[in-house]
This record gives sequence, C-alpha cells and structure tokens, in this order.
Amino acid sequence: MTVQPFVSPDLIRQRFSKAMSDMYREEVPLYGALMELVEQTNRSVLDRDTQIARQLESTGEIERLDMERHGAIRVGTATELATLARLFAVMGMQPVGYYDLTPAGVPVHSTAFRAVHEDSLQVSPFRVFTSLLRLELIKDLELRTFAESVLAKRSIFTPTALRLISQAETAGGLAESEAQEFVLQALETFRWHHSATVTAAQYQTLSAQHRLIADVVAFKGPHINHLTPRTLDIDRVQEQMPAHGITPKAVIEGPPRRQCPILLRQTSFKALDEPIAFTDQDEIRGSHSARFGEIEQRGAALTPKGRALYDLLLNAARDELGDFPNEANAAHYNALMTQHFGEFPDSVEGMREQELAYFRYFATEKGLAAGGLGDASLEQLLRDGYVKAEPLVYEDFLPVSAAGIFHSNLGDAAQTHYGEHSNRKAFEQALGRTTIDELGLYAETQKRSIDESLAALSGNR
Ligand code: OOG
Ligand code: NI
Repeated sequence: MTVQPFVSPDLIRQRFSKAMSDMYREEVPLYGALMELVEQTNRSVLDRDTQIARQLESTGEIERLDMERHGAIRVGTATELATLARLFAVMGMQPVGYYDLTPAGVPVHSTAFRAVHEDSLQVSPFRVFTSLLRLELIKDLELRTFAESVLAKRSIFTPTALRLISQAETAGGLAESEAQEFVLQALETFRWHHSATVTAAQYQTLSAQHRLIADVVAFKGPHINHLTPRTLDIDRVQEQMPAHGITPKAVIEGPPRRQCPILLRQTSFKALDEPIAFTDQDEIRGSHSARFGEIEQRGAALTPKGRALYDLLLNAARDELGDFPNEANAAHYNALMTQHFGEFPDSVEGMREQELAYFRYFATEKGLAAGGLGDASLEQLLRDGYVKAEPLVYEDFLPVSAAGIFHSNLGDAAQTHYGEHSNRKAFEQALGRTTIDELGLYAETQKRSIDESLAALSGNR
C-alpha cells in the first residue's frame, strides 16, 4: 500500500483563499470591479516608484501582493467559534490577537485567524477577522432567549467538512483528494443565503436591538461580509472609486498618508441591500444589508513603543476633533491627523533608531562578498552596508479602525453604549484556546532574520 503524502496546510489555505475570492466575485460584482482597480493601481505604483518596487522585491512581498486579502465573519455561539478554530487550523491559521469592539458600541469581540510564520505568510497571507456576538449584552431577556434558541438549531458546517476536520486532526493532515474536498466543503460555511431562518417580524425585532444581531442570528451561517485586497496607494484608489461606480466612506481609517507607511490604512464602501425571503414568506420580499467592500494599505508593524505613540497621536487628533470622523468633518479630521502625526518619525532610519517598528534584516551582496564578518555588531554591519533593514509588514488589524468599518456599514444608529468591559478570558474560553500575542510573532520574525543574516555573513569566514 502506498501512503499518500499530506498537502501542506499553507497550500490548502492558498487554495481556499482563491476559492473564496472566486465565490465572492461571483456573488458581489462590485468586488470584481474593486479588484481590477486595485490591480491597475498597484501596477502603476510599481512602474512609477522604483523604491517601493525594490523594497517589495527584497522582502518577497511582491510575490504575495496579488493574492493578498482578508475576509470577515461574525458567529453566534461558542461552539461555532471553537469549530471554526479547528477548521482554520487545517489551513494553518491560528487565532492572533484579541479585539474588543464594545467600547465602540458594537456587541462583539474578535480575533484574526492567520498564518504565524513568515515562510507560511509568504505562501498565503490570507486572514479572517472573526467576531463572536456577545449575547449576554442583550438586556431584553426574552429576545436573548429567542436569539439563543435560533442559534442552537443551526449547524454552520457541512457533515463532510466536520468529518475532514476530525480526520486532519487524528491523521495529522489531509491527502490530495481530501484537501480538494475540504476546500469545497469549508467554502459552504461562508456562502450567502437568500433565505432567512426567522420570520419578517422576528427579523425586525432582532434588527431593532442591533443590526449586527439580526445579521448573525437570522441566517443559516456566517456569510463572508467582505474580502479586502491590499493596495499600494489607498488614497489613489479612494479617489478613483466614484468613477468606477463605488462610493467610499468619508475618511480613511488608520494613520495619515506618509513616506514610510505604518500599520494599516483602510476604507470601505457601503453594504449592499440584498433581497431576502423570510420564513413566513413564500417568495423574496424583504432585504438585508451585510456585505460590503473594503481596501487596505499595509505598512510597518510597530513595537509596543511605536504602538503607544500611534495610539497617543490618534487619540489626540480624535479628541481635538471632538466627534466621530464623518463626511462633514473629514477635511478637518485629515488636517488634524497630519498635524499630530508630524511627531512620528517618517523614515526607516528614524523608526529603527527609536525602536518604533519591527524590521527584517538581510545580508547584502556586499556583505556576503566581504566575508569574515562574524564578530561585527549588527549596528556596525548596517553602517558598512553589509546588512540592510526592511520594515516588517503589519499582518493584523486595529480596533479603532475596525469599529469605524463596522459603523460605516451598520449605520450610525448603532452607537449603543455597553456597560460591560473587555472579556478576553470569556472569548478564549469560547474559542477553546488562548489567542496568540501578535507582538511576540513580530519579535520572533525579526530575531530569526538577524540570526540568519549573521550566520550567512560569518559562514564566509
Ligand atoms: C469586521 C470589521 C473589521 C477590518 O478590516 O478592520 C474589519 C466586520 O464588519 O465583521 O474587517
Ligand atoms: Ni476588513
């Protein structure tokens, strides 16, 4: 008997990400239009700006750019979240980070499932921002019990998906034909359904409490609500969106435009109004809006010190604005952001010297040719051009930005105030494991790149 080799989880994730994108493109035509716009813009940035092209080439990011995207889903129960964690694990995706959205009036807490090692990220950087509804925040007990009973009845995974997850866990992986079947079956969980699981009146009651609650409770599964490609120039795409029939939200979330991009800048366009059949209707008569589009530009991952400075400047700008950024105050907000972020060094050297960002280090050709550099310090090697530093790309999300994205798509009526606070422990209990600290991952990648550079240079001795 020949033993079939396992398909690597990284490859399964790469295939799944592609399958998800194809499905979404078919379901939401505007996503296709957005993808084309992003591709065109990225091409023209690379043609025009040789420095960005060179930098993306040396880090290898150029190879993952076209397939880079994140999606988002929202689930209703602990069991759903825990099983999703197992499903994502088959594709090499781990829960990274904890995001509490309740301070922004959104009754969820979240994590991002993604690959954790730079080599895996290089094969496929696909990430899924995954939120768990906090039903305990619904004060109306009758409504809460109703929501729980609706959720208890649904199963968001196909029987074959569940079987293949268990098999991957016990056998240690999936063989080729199983991996192919797994991708198809896993996709079903994220598909859109035109029929709801509640009556029109029940939908209205859930929606009146919070639109997000209706979005999670009233449907068969956690439909993917957006897929976001990575652009190299978000301002340019934002500017060109209206000409392509897409209306973006008023402000770009995240840091202002800079020479040296940091963290994450994002903008989205409004959810579509989609026809829905409720259970007391024999045809499609209702509608629901959940799915939207988003683009993002990624920059350097920040150290705790850099992140503290980012939060300080963001809060200062927002405090001075005195309101949520919106259409009416967008120009003022942008001016305040630019002004406050003047204090954040905008050069690779500045960010490195002040230890504000994480970097990847590479031995240069000059260094490799020189040889015998085993005893020199990293600083000395950098000064002599034997090693070079490139910013390490941010792979995660930002809670304030995520809240802005949620709000722009739920409508401003959704600004509820929840008394209860962040509850990472409850989230991890539901998840069935702890979430990974993203800062630790960046530090490890940075350390590995230093060790590899030094080893390569001393190997020439
Ligand atoms: C998730 C919103 C957050 C992002 O990119 O920050 C998000 C959601 O609406 O479910 O996707
Ligand atoms: Ni998003």
